[in-house]
Parts: sequence; C-alpha cells; structure tokens
Amino acid sequence: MERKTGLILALDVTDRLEAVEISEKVAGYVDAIKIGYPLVLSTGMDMISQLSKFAPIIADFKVADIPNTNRLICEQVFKAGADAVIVQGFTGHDSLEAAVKLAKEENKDIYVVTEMSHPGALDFMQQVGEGIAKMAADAKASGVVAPATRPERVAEIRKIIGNDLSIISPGVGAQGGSASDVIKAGADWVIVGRAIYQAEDPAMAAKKLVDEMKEFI
Ligand code: O7M
Repeated sequence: MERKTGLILALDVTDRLEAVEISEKVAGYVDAIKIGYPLVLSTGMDMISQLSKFAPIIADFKVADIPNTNRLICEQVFKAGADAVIVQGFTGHDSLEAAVKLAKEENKDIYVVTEMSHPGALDFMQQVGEGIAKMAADAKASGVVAPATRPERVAEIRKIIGNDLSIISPGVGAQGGSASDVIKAGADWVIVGRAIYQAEDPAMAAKKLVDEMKEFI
C-alpha cells in the first residue's frame, strides 16, 4: 500500500448507496478503504469490487482460524478484489503463515491484529500483543494493527517489528485517539471510521485529519 495521506477510511455503514457516496467524496484523501462485516453482511461481497474503483480495499474480517481455513477464507476475499486482509494473531504462527503465504503468491497484503484499541483489550490481548507483533515480523506479514488509543503501545510495537512492517492504527476520533500523536509514536496510517462517515461533511473531516498528520508523515 502506498502512503500518500496516511489515512484509511473505516467504512462501517450498512447501506450500499451511502457507502458509495462517502467513498466518492473522500477518495482523494484516503490511501485505502477498510470494509468489514457491517458493510459486507448487509450488502454482499461484491461491495469489495464496487468500492475498489475509489481506493485499495482492506478487508477487515479479522480471520482467526486453523491454517487451512484461514487460507480458504483469504482466497475468497482476494478473489473478490480485496488488496489486503486483516487477520487475528492470537491463533498462532501456523495460521498466520498460511495467510501470508497465500498473500505473497497473489501479491497482496496481510495485516495482523496485535492489541486492540478498546478498553476490553486490556483483559487479555495486551498481555500477548508484543508476542503477536514479533510473530508478525517473523512471518513477514505486511504490517500490524495497533491501538491509536494507546500511542505508547504503538511505540513499543514499532520497536519490536522494526521498519519492514507497517502499522495501521484505529481508535482516532470516536474512540478518543489523536491522529498526529499516534503517527508521531510510529504508526504509518490511521484508520478512521465514525469521525469521517458520521461527519456532516465527510470530505472536510478527512481533509482535516490529513492536514493534521501532514508534517509528521
Ligand atoms: O473510527 P471508529 O472508532 O468509528 O472505527 C474504528 C474502526 O477500526 C472500526 O472498523 C473497528 O472495527 C476497527 N478497529 C478498532 O476500532 N480497534 C481495533 O483494535 C482494531 C480495529 C480494526 O480495524 O481491526 C482490524
């Protein structure tokens, strides 16, 4: 994924027309559009190819299964036109490696969730987040997902993965995180949903975030 703006739109709307309209408006400000269960379950897998004319598509299915099933799922998602798939890391190295192997064969990307951005991530995930980051680096994934709500954790995860992997970071805006703070801490992209798609003017909201990050990118 090429970094021009540092912004990824999380398009968690459930209406096809709204999804297309918002994508059209913000296309000039985003490097990718992340779509997941809310939009795909309500509209269908063809939404992926429909939106791919606006920006590369990151399919956020947080895949978390045995290696063979991970591969089968990723195969379908890539076939539908996605450029990247997000997988969970807690399933372990073999599940991740199956997804990464397929992605490399197809010239696509896998991003691995380390520690999530919500408060409940402290219950279980934070304890294993650094181990997952190391595993993602060993498996040569394209990058990891780390929380903009905790920039200090993003900085820790950056130390572990070095500069070969990217960090994409959700939690800006509605969840309280700051785009410029997490970019300064070591993230490459912020993933932003509600602060853009619920804004009165989504393009203006996206532009503001891009301007805020500009000097740190
Ligand atoms: O900006 P928001 O809060 O409206 O949306 C954030 C998006 O990022 C939304 O699609 C979440 O499902 C996703 N997300 C998190 O908020 N926290 C995480 O730790 C991980 C993700 C994510 O994208 O995982 C891949």
